[in-house]
Amino acid sequence: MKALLLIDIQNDFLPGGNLAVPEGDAVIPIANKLQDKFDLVVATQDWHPSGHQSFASQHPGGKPFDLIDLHGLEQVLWPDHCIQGSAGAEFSPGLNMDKVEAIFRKGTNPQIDSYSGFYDNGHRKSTGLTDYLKGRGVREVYLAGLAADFCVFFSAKDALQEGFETYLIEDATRAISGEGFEKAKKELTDKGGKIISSF
Ligand code: VGL
Ligand code: ZN
Repeated sequence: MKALLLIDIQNDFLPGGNLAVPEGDAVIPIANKLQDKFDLVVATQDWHPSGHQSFASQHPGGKPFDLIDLHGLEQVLWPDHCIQGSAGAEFSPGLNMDKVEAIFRKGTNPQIDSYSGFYDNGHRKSTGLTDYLKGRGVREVYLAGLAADFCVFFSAKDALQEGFETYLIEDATRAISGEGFEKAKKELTDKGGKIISSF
């Protein structure tokens, strides 16, 4: 069984959104077209309470993209984004959700960020995604979505660690930082992941 994971294809990560990823909208037609090739399609959704501690707005003097220590973990401070129930947290209206069988929400604990669709950044709490995929007989996980150097990367890393054959579909993702994505790709291939293209 092959599963396609659509990572955080939400309005706030698209042009005009609060944490827009450059060319983020380019992933949508590719994500739509890819779905027919898969036995199972699952989506993740960044879903923060309004006072989330990853937001620069919650730290006096904090600016977006500053690095801080948050309860012992290195944390990038972000603009407020993907607030539960907001328009920015919704999936892009251009994304076909018909084949998506399950949605895993993450980042709901205000005290800890959660880039990966599998675990929070401290690897303390699971979202249940591994058990869900294994329960469905999935052995191969393919990743698309946003952002390549954060949530797609951390999801891919966890997928590898959970024992899935892991493929990152490069043209179906866009990064916040090109340099960050180059490092991420190297780390993934070093760990046995594969970087592929949809065409
Ligand atoms: C993401 C930063 C903060 C992502 C989510 O989806 O890549 N990045 N929250
Ligand atoms: Zn977030």
